[in-house]
Amino acid sequence: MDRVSNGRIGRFEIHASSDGANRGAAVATGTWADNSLEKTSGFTLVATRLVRLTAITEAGNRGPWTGAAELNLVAETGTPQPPPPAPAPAALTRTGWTVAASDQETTREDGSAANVLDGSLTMIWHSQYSPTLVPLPHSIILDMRATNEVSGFTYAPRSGTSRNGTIGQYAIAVSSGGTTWSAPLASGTWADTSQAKAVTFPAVQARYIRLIATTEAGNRGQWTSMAELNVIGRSLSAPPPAPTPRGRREPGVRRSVSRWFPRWRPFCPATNC
Ligand SMILES: [Ca+2]
Repeated sequence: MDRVSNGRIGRFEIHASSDGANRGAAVATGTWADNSLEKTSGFTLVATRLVRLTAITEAGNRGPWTGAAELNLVAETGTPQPPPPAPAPAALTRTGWTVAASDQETTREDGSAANVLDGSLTMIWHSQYSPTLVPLPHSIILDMRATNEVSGFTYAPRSGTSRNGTIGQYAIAVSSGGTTWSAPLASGTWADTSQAKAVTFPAVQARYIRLIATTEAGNRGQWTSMAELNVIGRSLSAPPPAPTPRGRREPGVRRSVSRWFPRWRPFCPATNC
């Protein structure tokens, strides 16, 4: 018996796997001749971590043996590819976000600030008008709980027959720590309609967004209302878990609210329907 030839691989399969558990179909199969020449098997370029060579037969049918002197992989490095383009700015996911407002109506209706994050156009934030009226301006602050790239926002006014509190003149600012605020990134005056309003501005990195309403679109009163507030941008990291559901005071606002305020059906008083 030619011991030098024993174990030469005849029929073979090659599998590639990124985790060693799932290898899928063979990337190459074949049968090598029974000689001492170096053998090469090419296959379509594949990105992988693990490569498995399986010997199915012994080239000369001399016995149940397999041997190999050297095993090399041929890699194609090619030209480095540029990173994929960043996703286009879009409404950021609001999971875990908290909100605080300068004031809110919680006596005559559930006008809590948390309603701007609940996804409902029916539930709104409404500035306080009972037992005392808090006049304009009113402000609302979103805490995204993480720094994101911010380049705009959308404001959804209240829906229904009443437009009380629909924002007219506004200004938007951002902050990293919630105490020091940027100059207004955008400001203007919205029409007195129930259509959603979108505003864009050059991208900045921030954690807090503050919208200040300085007039009521129809000059009906000293109110501000808002159904939803979304931020346009790109997420730079996943936000941490939502904080313990208890009211907490946000820096720089007159009064803070919890997004877990009890809900009940809105009451529409004669002074504000
Ligand atoms: Ca809402």
